[in-house]
Amino acid sequence: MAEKEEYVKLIGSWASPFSRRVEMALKLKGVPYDYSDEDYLVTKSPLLLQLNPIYKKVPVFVHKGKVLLESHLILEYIDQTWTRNPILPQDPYGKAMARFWAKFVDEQVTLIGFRSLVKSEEIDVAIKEAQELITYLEKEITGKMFFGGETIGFLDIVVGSMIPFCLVRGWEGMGIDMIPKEKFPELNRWIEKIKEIEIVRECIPNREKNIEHMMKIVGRIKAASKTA
Ligand SMILES: N[C@@H](CCC(=O)N[C@@H](CS)C(=O)NCC(=O)O)C(=O)O
Repeated sequence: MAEKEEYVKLIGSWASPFSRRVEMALKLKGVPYDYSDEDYLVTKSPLLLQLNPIYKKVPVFVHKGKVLLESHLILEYIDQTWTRNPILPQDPYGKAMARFWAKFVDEQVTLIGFRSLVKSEEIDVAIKEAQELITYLEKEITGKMFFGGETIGFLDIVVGSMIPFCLVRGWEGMGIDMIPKEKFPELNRWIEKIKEIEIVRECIPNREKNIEHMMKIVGRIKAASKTA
């Protein structure tokens, strides 16, 4: 019975940075979970639509029959429910700043990053805009092993799932070297460091498949902007 009560289910998608980050946290905490994958570019399962009728997006997280949406909230819930290997800083300021940078990455860097992927004109301006934002992350990681300090934490999981294992794949597909080593040495060092971590490696989408997926998304955004 206890086992059933602890039942954790994740509805995700192999290429979604939002669901891969939830998997990273579950693996880091050693929480067993049931996983079902959505190919949301093709169709959405009745279960996804039933559990997330508002946004109709992955990830959907279920624990003890309770449904939770939005990856940042899911990560915080996981951290507070399974307290081993904490991912959020314990002090209020550190916690608030981790949330601040996570929001910055998911809102600003992702928006401008996608803009640089779909822009056919003034691509140099779009790259410059994205690099200006990435410079803030370069400063933030300088002098630290991980964004979270000595060990991988909430912000590493958010930035890692979104930048090197999602946006970079799109930039690679477009032939853009957005994070060159000479310009962003610290961020590149950090990327190599997180790639060494087993639970991260287990969640990194296959590079070729991921580039193909990102190109499909770019194609969709371009097509939608033409019909708008
Ligand atoms: N703010 C959400 C974003 C979730 C999200 O955008 N998920 C995408 C996959 S990467 C999705 O399900 N998209 C389906 C759609 O847009 O129809 C979170 O942090 O969980």
